[in-house]
Amino acid sequence: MKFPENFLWGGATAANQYEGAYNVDGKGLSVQDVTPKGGFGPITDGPTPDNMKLEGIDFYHRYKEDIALFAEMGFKTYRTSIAWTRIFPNGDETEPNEAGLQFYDDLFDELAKYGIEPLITLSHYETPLHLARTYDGWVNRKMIGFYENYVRTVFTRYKDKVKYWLTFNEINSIIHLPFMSGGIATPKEQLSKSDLYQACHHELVASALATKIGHEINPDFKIGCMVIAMPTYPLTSHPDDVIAVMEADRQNFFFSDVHVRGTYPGYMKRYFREHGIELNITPEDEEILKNTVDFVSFSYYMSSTETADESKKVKGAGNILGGVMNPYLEASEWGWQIDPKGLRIILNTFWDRYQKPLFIVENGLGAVDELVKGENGEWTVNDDYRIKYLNDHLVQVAEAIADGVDLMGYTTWGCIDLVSASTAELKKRYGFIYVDRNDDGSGTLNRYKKKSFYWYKDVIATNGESLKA
Ligand code: BGP
Repeated sequence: MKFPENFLWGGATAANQYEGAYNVDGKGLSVQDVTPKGGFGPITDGPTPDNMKLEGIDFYHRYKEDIALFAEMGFKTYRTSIAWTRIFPNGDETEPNEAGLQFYDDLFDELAKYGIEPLITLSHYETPLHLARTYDGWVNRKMIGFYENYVRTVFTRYKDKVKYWLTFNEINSIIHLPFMSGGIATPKEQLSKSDLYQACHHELVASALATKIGHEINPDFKIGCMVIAMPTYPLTSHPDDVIAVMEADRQNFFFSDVHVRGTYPGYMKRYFREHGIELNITPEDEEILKNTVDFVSFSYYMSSTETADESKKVKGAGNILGGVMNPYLEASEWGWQIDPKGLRIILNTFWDRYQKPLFIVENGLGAVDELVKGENGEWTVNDDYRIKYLNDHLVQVAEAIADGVDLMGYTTWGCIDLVSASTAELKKRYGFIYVDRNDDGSGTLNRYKKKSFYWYKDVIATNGESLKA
């Protein structure tokens, strides 16, 4: 198992899924505060007590303790997001909220104490609710200006503390989850394709603008896009199934293609033409899009399978993007099909397509964990299933590196248990660190090290040599 020297091993989280303190120190509401059942669930008028994200795992008050545990595992990097609503509570103010800025200063200082490099997502499903309700989120061109103001503020403030930035989490999810991903208040069924793709365009321009501004503020910044990566397989070798794969892939690759190439691919122009989609793309937008990313980052949880044969379309329970079930793969307790080799495939696909450094910024297994007494009487979780999942994926990562892929690092999703994005449950746990909080709101919030905690510590310490092929 050969991993590059200086490989950025670490873990990933997002503010809205673990910080809690949703109304503390001047924070405004985000779209998350009105989706108590997660991205696929109903939208409420305001925060409701059953929304687990409001309190999260209280990282806001416990970050020192948690970062010490990340440091104990040997993290080189730590991915989290800045909650836009801590900085601009409504999103359209001109002046930022100092208390919010100070929180992230303190957080980055704490990481620096341990030499952990922050990897910061600027917008992780956290659009200010006011922007969703007043402007219909990213459908509105004004969002580019609000986002610009926000990123300029945080780039300037943290220019000496943060080097690695991601512009939008899983930007390609907006097509499937317009409210959570794009802050679009218009219900999905009523949203026209033109408005939806106009919103995509606005995010793409905003992302490129952030890349431009970031490089002006600090030329050493490394700014990446972030997409859901999902290799797609044909259900059969029928050419129509292969075409179905090509078309499904294009809906995903479209976003990274624009980020890397700085221009719209021909296949999307055709798609727009044939679907009566008319976009307002100005000559200035086209200039801004030329500010391409330094690297491509992605989440990977599963592959997908496609077919052109409607009668065979038994839907999978996939992470946001869907697809049909693959008969050769097993699935997690939440129906996500587990496919370590898919990670090697997608790494090679991205590398061949872009020749840009890649970064795996999410990968992991959501599972029900049981807290038990360990050998020395301490509370722990014997999560061999998680160890196996991560080991098998990392073995394929090593294969991809051997194939010649330039990979910057790997951060597991939810390195500490947190609230799920799709279902807002806490019982869907990803962490190396167990958090005593349950979906009924009970629990002490105490932290306990799982078996995987020690396993990952070893992987990092040996730079991957402890993995089992
Ligand atoms: C991705 C999101 C994350 C995260 C992860 C796991 O789509 O970027 O925020 O939550 O999926 O999904 P879930 O929490 O639904 O299990």
